[in-house]
Amino acid sequence: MKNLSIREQLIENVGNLEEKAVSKLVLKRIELGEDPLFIIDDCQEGLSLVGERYEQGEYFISGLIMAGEILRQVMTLLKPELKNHSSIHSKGSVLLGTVEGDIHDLGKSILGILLTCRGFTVHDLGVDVPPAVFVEHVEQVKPDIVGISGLLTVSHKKMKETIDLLNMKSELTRNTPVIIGGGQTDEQVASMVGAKLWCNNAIEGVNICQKVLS
Ligand code: B12
Repeated sequence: MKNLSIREQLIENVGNLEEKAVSKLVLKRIELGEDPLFIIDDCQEGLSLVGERYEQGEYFISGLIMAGEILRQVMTLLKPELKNHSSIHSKGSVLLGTVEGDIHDLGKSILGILLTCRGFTVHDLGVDVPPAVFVEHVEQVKPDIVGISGLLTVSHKKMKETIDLLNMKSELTRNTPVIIGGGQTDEQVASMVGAKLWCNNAIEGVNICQKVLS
């Protein structure tokens, strides 16, 4: 990896599942004073390589598990740095969860960390959350925004079920803004599931939440 920039090296090493090299590079970039949000973005790009290699049959499920562990370690290294970037103003509350049938939680957790750092109160319901549980918690917690995560194509159906139920249950659940996110999310998915707000990048997600409440 002689001629690659430090950024490209990080992306490549995440893609190659080189755990130790990834930690080393992340520490080096922290030392250089880089914005942790850029480091997260590059790791996300590296994970896309893992996803592609999995699709091509080069990696198996163990590769996906390893990728998840690598990102978890990166987040452990970055968490103190993210806290340094945090805001003390309370911005409102967000209820987060990954839909039923989907156990991908890394992206949602990153969003949760960034929202907390920007002064939001985050209620994280975890993964595999049925539509009725989202609804029940919206009624209990009365969040300003509901954030629904899902990375699998089959999760879109559950997103729609969740949003439909929120729209049906009560005035409170109907009027709470919903944002959806996750790697496969785009404009088309958002319109299909009935979400007015969507993104597939946590930084943008935080900006949207800030805009909704301002
Ligand atoms: C790691 C990983 C796993 C790990 C997850 C570990 C964990 N604790 O999360 C494990 C091993 C469990 C796993 C399992 C599976 N996985 Co997987 N996995 C991945 C991988 C490589 C990375 C996912 C990830 O963490 N990305 C990094 C994060 C940071 O990105 P992100 O989630 O998109 O989140 C960002 C944004 O989208 C946004 N965001 C996320 N959520 C939200 C929510 C809101 C409200 C907002 C505003 C923003 C937001 O913020 C984040 C930061 O910017 C992806 C490939 C990829 N490129 O995504 C495949 C991938 C998602 N997996 C896939 C598959 C097929 C599976 C399995 C079905 C494999 C199997 N045969 O068992 C199972 C499904 C298990 C289940 N029921 O959920 C496919 C999905 C294909 C599809 N179209 O449905 C992918 C795309 C791989 C591929 N290319 O084939 N996986």
